[in-house]
Amino acid sequence: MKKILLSGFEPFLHFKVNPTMKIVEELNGTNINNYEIHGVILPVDFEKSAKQLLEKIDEIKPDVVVSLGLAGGRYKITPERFAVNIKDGEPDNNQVAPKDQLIVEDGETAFFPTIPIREIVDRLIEEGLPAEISNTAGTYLCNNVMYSALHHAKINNLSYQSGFIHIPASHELAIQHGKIPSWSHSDLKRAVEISLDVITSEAN
Ligand code: PCA
Repeated sequence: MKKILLSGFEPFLHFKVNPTMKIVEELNGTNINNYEIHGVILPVDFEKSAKQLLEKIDEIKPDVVVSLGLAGGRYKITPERFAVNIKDGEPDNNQVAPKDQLIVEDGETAFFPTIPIREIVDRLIEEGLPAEISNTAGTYLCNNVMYSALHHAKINNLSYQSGFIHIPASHELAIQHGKIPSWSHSDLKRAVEISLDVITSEAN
């Protein structure tokens, strides 16, 4: 059976829950189109998160790597169009806040994802779920893991498809947070399942 490595993140900053965590935990061990889903929850930590994802990739040898992140404040499911070679931003969970640093010295400036982002957006909309391509994954941890997975594939000549999908807050998070738009957990999870269905059907 083929394998999908699906990553989510732990809570960070003022977001006391991370909806990606619950989705990954629930999908871990399930199958989709003959692909087995292997879930991993990454720390929000510039030192550790990409390292842990790459170690999992080397251990599991997946055919597809999809990373999920919370974009608190966004209204739609947003597959990312680029990952850029920059880390810069708010402090991570270890209070590290890099400024203007490269993720990989001498790495490519940017990578396009290798998952079919347009098809994912079209299918989500067809299924009644708001979605659009995002033109920036930011320069925080989400961009960091997206860049790292694409760079890892390139330099090691690995053929897995890889990309990043940002999701809005869950209702659970919005109740605690106060001022962000939110989706139900079941719709968020369905959007992720549909996205994985598109990726794995296209690959077959
Ligand atoms: N979202 C953050 C990091 C962890 C997460 O879920 C981001 O967009 O970079």
